[in-house]
Amino acid sequence: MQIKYTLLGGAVAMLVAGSAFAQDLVVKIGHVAPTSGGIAHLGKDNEMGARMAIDELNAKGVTIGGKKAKFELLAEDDAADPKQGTAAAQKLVDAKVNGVIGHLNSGTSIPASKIYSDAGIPQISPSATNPKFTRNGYKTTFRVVADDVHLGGTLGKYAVQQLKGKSIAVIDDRTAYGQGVADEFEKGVKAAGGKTVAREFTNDKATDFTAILTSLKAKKPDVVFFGGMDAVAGPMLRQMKQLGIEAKFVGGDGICSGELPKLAAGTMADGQVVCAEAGGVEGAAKKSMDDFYAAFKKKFNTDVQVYSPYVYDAVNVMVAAMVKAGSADPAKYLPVLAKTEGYKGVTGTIGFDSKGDIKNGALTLYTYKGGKRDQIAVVR
Ligand code: ABU
Repeated sequence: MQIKYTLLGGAVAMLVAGSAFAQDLVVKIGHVAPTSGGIAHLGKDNEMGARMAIDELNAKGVTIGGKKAKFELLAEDDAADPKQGTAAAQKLVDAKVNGVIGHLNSGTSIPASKIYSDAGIPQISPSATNPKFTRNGYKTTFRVVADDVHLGGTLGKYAVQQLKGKSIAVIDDRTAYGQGVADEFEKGVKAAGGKTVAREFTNDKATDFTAILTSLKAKKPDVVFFGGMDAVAGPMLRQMKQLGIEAKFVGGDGICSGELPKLAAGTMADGQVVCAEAGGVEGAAKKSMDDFYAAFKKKFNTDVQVYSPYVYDAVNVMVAAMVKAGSADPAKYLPVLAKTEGYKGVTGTIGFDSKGDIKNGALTLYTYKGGKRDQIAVVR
């Protein structure tokens, strides 16, 4: 902060330039995602979504309860690890953040949600899809994406009805997300009258899948579902190709990134992979998402991976509640946040149900062609 003194009509006036003005309201927004480790590219994508929202809010100027708000982003890395996730959550609580956006993973968001709940701090996850995240009865917990019941169930039916899978194999990474979405996929397959022929598992740091893929190959799968993230799905696709497994490869939002073709080292055939983002827009509303992608590229000189638009919306929904409540005090704006209805974000219209889940959540099904994501359909 720069302070200049000047003579003005005989009196001394103080000019203040730079950061926080004395009567500004400093609003601390915490953000947590894995910005190190195998899915650091996804964590950084999320963090950039938060940075974009904060920069825009500071540039346009927001007044909360009659005071000019100055937003500060407190970004933490949890490395997708549940223990580091709770440590990051406690650090943000100790820093007295006004709200938290995150975490990226279900396995970190779920244990962290108790810490935020105990401290009365609102938490919006832009990407954690395990249903348990919003089913602990915490009033502070929200998410702006559909959950794995919707994701896995829809993909299970798609595998049977559209991909005509007759011999469907399932692999998961034993994380809260991977195992949960794979369970829901299996239920979806059964509900559509299909059957799964194998269930294997790995872990979220594995790189060698020879044993489980060799075992699957004997079952001649025509569809392989993987519950996990792109960093594991990429090498798995490479090894499927090496072993001559030509099956369709289906996964949830965790594999549905711009990075997947690179992680698979160009071994994905056009149309081989089908995945679903846990949100989406169609028709006239698509323009706002397209504009976000373009503005993101311009600002950061990199493409959106998956979740950054949802992070951007989560920050703005939280701030809209503060403005409406006339306060950034969590106890005051939390009830307003919970009643969010009809908020027009870049990812669609946001409103929360009694659990804190997005109402009428959408899914966007994608495949990949020429190394790029190619939209199949938006479904509800
Ligand atoms: N939803 C996929 C990635 C994040 C998670 O739920 O773990």
